[in-house]
Amino acid sequence: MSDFPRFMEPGDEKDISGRITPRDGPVTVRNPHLEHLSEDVLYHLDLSNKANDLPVMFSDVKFVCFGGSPNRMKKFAEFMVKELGVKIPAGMALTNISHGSDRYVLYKVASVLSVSHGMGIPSLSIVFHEVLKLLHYAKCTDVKFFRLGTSGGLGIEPGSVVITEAAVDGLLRPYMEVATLGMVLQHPAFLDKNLCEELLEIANQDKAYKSVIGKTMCTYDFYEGQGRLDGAFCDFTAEDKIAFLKRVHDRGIQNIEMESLCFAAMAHRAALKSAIICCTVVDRLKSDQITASHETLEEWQMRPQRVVAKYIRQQLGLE
Ligand code: R2B
Ligand code: URA
Repeated sequence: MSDFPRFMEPGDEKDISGRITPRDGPVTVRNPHLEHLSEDVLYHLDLSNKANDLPVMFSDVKFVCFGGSPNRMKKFAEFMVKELGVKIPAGMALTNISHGSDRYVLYKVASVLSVSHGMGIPSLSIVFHEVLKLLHYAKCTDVKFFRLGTSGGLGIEPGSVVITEAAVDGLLRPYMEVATLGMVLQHPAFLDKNLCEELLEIANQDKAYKSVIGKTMCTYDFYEGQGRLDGAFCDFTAEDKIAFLKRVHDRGIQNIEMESLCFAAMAHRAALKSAIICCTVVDRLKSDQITASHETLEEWQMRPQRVVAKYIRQQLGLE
């Protein structure tokens, strides 16, 4: 793994491989320009640090859980209401705090935020910036981030759970490249090993499915980018596809999805403790199409949710 000295800040703890060690403490942003804003409108969340009392609304947040689909993240919020024994007054419902924006959903259940991020890196990146600023303005401390997702597995039974130890791009490079002011900046995509292992221990308690820690390949496209033969275009053969997927599998890639690189890179840059836990919905060494029934997919998607819920309950002393 290469070192990335230009992204280190004075005082950052680094281990020998050049990683920023994730740490507890205040959620920090590293942008001197923010101080000069008279108001910061978090446009896609329909919140503002002037129009809303963000510390009153959010200062107790300790766990931020992201997932692609708005509906899934609503269900996760409802699940957390039960898991944390939160009382919602009769006649009241959980509110999508960002309902005015129509881009993402944001629910708060006690110290847990449930946020949708849409599909792909650009969509995740926007909401990640705004959630980080939100937590910073709200003066939150000791916050952990999770992505609960779906993915295509490699050589594992669909329905298995993969906890990401490191994210790589479609060229197996462990950093996210961002074109910034005409330059390509590379942001390393490391994750918190300890958190991975804690989640694996919880996941392994459920014997109904297999759980593994592995590398995740993150692509910019679902079809050609993930070596599928069933897109609207395809310029490679079935043999090329299988050779590529086997090669990446041999390099320790357990699953493929579309946000891990950005999630890991942004969390790493913010020195946050974070983890990515995905169910697999297809074995890409066997199939491109996802053919499981709606009910089966729902059950598989609950697996990462149950693991993270249990972790949160443990952290809160509820287990
Ligand atoms: C997993 O599933 C989505 C594509 O179907 C994408 O957001 C991802 O990472
Ligand atoms: N999500 C992906 O990005 N790829 C898959 O194969 C399945 C879900």
